[in-house]
Amino acid sequence: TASTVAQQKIVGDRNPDIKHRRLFINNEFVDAYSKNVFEVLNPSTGDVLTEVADASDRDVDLAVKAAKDAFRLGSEWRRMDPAARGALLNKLADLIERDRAYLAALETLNNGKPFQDSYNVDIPHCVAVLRYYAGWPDKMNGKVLPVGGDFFSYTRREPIGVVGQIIPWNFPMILLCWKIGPSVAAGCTSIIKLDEHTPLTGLYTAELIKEAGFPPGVINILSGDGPHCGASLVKHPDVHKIAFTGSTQVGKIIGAETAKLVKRTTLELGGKSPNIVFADCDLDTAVEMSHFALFFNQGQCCCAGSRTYVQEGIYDEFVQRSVERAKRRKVGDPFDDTTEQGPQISHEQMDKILDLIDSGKRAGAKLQIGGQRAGDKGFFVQPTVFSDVNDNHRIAREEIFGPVMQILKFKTVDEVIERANDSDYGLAASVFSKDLDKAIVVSNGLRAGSVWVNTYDNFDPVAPFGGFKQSGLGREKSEYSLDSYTETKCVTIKISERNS
Ligand code: TXE
Repeated sequence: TASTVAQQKIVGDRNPDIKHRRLFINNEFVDAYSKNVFEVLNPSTGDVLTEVADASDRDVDLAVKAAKDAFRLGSEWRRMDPAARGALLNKLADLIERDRAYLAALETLNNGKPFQDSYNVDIPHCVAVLRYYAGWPDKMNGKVLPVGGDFFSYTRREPIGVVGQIIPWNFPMILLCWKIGPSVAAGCTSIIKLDEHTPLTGLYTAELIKEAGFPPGVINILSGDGPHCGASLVKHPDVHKIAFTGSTQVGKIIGAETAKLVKRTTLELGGKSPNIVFADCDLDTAVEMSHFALFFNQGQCCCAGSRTYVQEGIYDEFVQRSVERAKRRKVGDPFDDTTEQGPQISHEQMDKILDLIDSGKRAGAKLQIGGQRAGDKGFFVQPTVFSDVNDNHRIAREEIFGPVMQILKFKTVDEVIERANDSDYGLAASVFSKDLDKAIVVSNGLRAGSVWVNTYDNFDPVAPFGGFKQSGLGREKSEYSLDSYTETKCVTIKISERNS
């Protein structure tokens, strides 16, 4: 990931202090109105780590009220210079960088991802995203329009207003920053609902938001569940936009609900991304990057390269090398600095993955390695590779969201484009070939929001990310995301005489 934060190897603190368990509304930490709490687990052990406030309708109301007040005409936030909004984002980035080791340790404790990834990938990327958006507020120009008649017309890019943002558990800090960056840059105020599995780093970031000097109500952070807390945010009449990252199933429910109120909506949903490996690729790179494309983050990536199409001439060798690589993959304690793969997020996700593995075996795909739970404590799954997978197997059609690789065989360019596009999803895709002409033709033919050639998971903040088809609506990161946090207003003034 591109970032100004240098990579380093340090030892992570296994017992970071959990400092915040309460909701962040109007720059204050408060209990849930009901006083209810819910348990947060350590996925490496299955043990309870702590309990945090369980926000419901009443808390959503209070948070929306705070965000609405912060957005009222004449407020500190609305009167703030655009460049000052950028300075606040830079300050927040600085504080996240200052607390990088603590935040990375807390992320690993709560999510299970290897500490080396939290420290060298997730947190540096957060800093990069916030610094990228810090540069935008004073560059979001409107236009003067060449209208006919005696008129003067101009456009303004105005903030949409109060925004509800709902995030999942696979990248708790990164997705928090993907939401904060464009929302603040555009001048919106927000209520962010953290995932119920992974609220700890988001609640701590609330303290940094306050320390950075954001006015009260500009960013409010809630821990709560989906069906009550998330749903009431989605339905709230004073929330003008919903930005959701999560499952396609819930994305459809949210989209149906927001359509009733014509509420602006962006959705970043699931995927079943094709990774196409041509016989003329650099095989070492293709094997390693295909492994990374699927197994990174325990396979819990919406853009995981989860259909690996390999051309017939190299198929057997590619399968053999991929199996050897998966065999070497080190699974275990995420605080051990040689660990590549930690636990899945929950028992439920582990069971879902094991069920899909069973379906693959029953359908006749060839299980090359893995296929079972790893150990009996925590939610670990063995790195698993299937070969001889058919396009109609469930493991080739459904999002597994776990460390399970599907390798399929193809012959020609036209065939593989058609098969790669035969999916309800369209989030990402990749092509491995030394023939760039072919790679560009294939990239242009793929129905996906991101295509990576001879690489995977390039997440520069400058690059847009989002899905075709049922993988979502709209784009995140980059300048494209700003469009979904702004309304375009056109002001037309009658003047006495317009000349060319
Ligand atoms: O997701 P949910 P889950 C996929 C992945 C995974 C599956 C299920 O395939 O196996 O989804 O995971 C909130 N109104 N992805 O069940 O339920 C919820 O509280 C409003 C892909 O964890 O979609 C959480 O904050 N909000 C994905 C968020 O939605 C609701 C990342 C995500 O939870 C809600 C995660 C409702 N009715 C899972 N119901 C990706 N795109 O990266 C739930 N939520």
